[in-house]
Amino acid sequence: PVTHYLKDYQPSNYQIDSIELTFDLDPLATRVTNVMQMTFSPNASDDRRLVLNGQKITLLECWINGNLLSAEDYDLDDEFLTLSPSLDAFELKIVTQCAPQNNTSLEGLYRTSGNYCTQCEALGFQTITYYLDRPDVLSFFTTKIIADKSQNAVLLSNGNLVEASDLPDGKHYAVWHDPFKKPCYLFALVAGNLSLIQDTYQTMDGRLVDLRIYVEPQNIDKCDHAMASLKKSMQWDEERYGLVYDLDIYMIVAVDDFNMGAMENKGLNVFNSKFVLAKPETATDVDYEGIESVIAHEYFHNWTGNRVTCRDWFQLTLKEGLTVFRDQEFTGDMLSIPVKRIEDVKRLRSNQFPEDAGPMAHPIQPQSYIEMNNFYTMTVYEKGAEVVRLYQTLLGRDGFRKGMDLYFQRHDGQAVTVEDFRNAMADANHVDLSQMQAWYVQEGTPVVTAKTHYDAKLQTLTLSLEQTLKGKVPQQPLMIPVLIGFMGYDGQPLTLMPSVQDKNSLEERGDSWLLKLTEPKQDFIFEQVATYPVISYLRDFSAPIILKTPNALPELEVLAQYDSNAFVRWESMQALALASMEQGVSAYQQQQPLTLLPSFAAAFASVLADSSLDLSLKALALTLPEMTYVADQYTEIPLEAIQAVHQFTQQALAEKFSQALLQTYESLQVNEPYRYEKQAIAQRKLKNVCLKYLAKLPQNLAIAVNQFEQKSNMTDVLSALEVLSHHQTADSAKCLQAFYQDWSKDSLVLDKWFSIQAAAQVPDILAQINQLLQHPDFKYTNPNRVRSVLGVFGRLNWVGFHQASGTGYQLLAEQVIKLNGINPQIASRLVAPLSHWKRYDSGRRLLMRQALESILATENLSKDVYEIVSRSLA
Ligand code: BAL
Ligand code: ZN
Repeated sequence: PVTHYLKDYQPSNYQIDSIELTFDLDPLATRVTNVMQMTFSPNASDDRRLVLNGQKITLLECWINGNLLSAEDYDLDDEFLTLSPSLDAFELKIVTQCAPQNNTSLEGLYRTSGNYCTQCEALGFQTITYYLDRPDVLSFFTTKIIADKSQNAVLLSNGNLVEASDLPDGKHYAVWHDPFKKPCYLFALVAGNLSLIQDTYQTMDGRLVDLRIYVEPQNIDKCDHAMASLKKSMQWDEERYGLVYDLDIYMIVAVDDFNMGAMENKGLNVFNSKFVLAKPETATDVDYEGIESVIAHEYFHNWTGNRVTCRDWFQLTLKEGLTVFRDQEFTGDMLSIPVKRIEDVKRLRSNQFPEDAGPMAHPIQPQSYIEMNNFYTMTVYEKGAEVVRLYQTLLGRDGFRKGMDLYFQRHDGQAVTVEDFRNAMADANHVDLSQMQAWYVQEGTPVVTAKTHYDAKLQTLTLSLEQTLKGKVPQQPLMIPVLIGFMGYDGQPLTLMPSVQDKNSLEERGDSWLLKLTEPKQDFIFEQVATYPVISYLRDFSAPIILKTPNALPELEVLAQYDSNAFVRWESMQALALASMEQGVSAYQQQQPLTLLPSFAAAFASVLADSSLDLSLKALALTLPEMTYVADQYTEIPLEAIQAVHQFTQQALAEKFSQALLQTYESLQVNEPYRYEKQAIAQRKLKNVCLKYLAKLPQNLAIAVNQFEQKSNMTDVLSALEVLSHHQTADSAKCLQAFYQDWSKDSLVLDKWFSIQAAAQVPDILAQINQLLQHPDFKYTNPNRVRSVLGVFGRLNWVGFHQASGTGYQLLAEQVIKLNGINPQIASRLVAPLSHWKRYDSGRRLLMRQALESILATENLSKDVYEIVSRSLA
């Protein structure tokens, strides 16, 4: 397979000024006529050859300026159509054929539930027609769709509808024109029998936008939350960034078969139905929040991605990191800023940190790829968002807004790079941000070590921060903002003054100081420090790093109870829990009895009793770090020990605090209709955290059964079913059966039924997974269903997947091989749990490696799977 490098970037030697597409839709023989107005625009190489991308399509005709070309006039292979035009400007007409019905990769034009839809990002457009499939070729698109009217009453594409009419033979057509130039990855087409809900939004400049959500008819009662989310997003982007929607119509289509979460096609977003459909009986709080944030994310792309797009795919984080940052800020504003921050950090640590420490580690601006689809990663998205957040942390919200304004002023309508974004931030604020470059090109999670020295005589406190730079290439020191605060051991805040107030090295931020670490090692000195203080480090998680602090148990206890910063309070509870579990792991390894660390138990008690604490924060503070996060603390993972200690810790807390947990649980039982609202969400969250502990004691399982049977809302039903699923009792089987009976016709809810069983901590999990795979409702062609079993098993059922026999590994390898032929993108995503084989004990290492090798030995391995597996084995 070919590797593509950023360093090889060259501008295109042709531009496509406009494109007129005509689709004559047919499941097995869709005819696509593509008429492009082309201009030669010499680049450095002065090459006149026109190399068009095209794959998996049949070329029927090719015309230049009305002259039909013959096979001698062009070169054609599996990937390219190469022409040698002699004119500087000409019309190129290409007619091709494809079979959407047979397209199971869900890339390009395909069928879902009998409807047609497209997914073009990153390089799917070239499976629809021959084209310069690269994001820096921007063109005006006009799309005519012709189809059978009874099967396809709705015909949609980007932009505005300009014409529609009936045709003979039961057909009809529609013509759409997009007045904004765009790269082809933003092209979309949808056709089928869909129902819609409609609303309007008045923009801040007074225009009325027609808002439409299209779904399959049976789902029409589940669109209201998505519509409300869209309107909130539109308003938020106006208020926060002055960004206004630009077309007269905004359409969202929900489809069941979709590789990603959603896609920001101009004016016509296509969504995985998981991120559109919700009603209280079918969707959990997590689903509701997911919908709100993904709707926002795709809407925000209209400016950060569509109006200003990427020059090449190595710049993906330019639009994704920035848009994730924007959706994070939006969700924080809608619900709770600290809760959102903590949840994002948890996500980053449990998904991105391992990626950055494993064989697939790459900078947020990858320097090469074999298959671009493999780089839609937690690193590009979530670490990318953290890097964008660094600008806001350094420049403040107003400074960040100035940078955004300049970015749009300079680059609207262009395809640009991460340097352009950084330059806009720097120039708008008259600062030098060139050191930020290193965050884009260096991989790995930076480790910063903090040390303190207190001089009682001089009353000075010296805080030394040192960044460790490890990597394949020589590393440059990063610009790392570390937000800190001080307090006494009594929990009272302390105001300490630095010896030098130099804006380049530190800045006051409310009750905190922002230290700017720019050197490999730097000292920050505070004066007139009467007694040694407790230091609150990395408030708000001000940089995506691993910070090693000298804080020991007494400091962590103070911080967990008193810090003004919600993130650090939560972090300190996590650190105490981790300390408790780490001493448990040592005890387990020495065959000593397991105990709870008293300071952790005390902190747990105090959080549980704290009536002033926000309920969501309380729920987060009472939740143990995941086993995989504990595992990340070890060079070689002591899996059995971690499992035993995690289990013990939950059980011991449940026993020790059973009264208080039960009281809290009962106090949160409210008999009100479901509302997606901050306080109600927090109540359910805390209640279900309590339930999880309570259910560790067999006498409390009846509480879960009762909660399940109440059927108040899906959040409570699913939480109850989840705790029951770990117990192979008659009650548990009965509830699972009842859930299936209730929801077997609702594919999104049925996914939950599959997921819960795939994640269950039960002894015969392999048999259970095999049963799920053979279930009549399991479909290899539906990505959500595949993820609900195989994705969940590999990622979330840590203990079940890593059975010492290696059967979990074998099963996953076999399934990856099977899916490789059906949907390579989905297959390649499933490999990740195997790729961390080097971290496990020698027995598992060997078995995981063998599983990877069995995949690599497969014939016709897709580029997608090949890249991940070969890098994992390297
Ligand atoms: N652009 C791919 C889907 C998303 O990130 O919005
Ligand atoms: Zn995105």
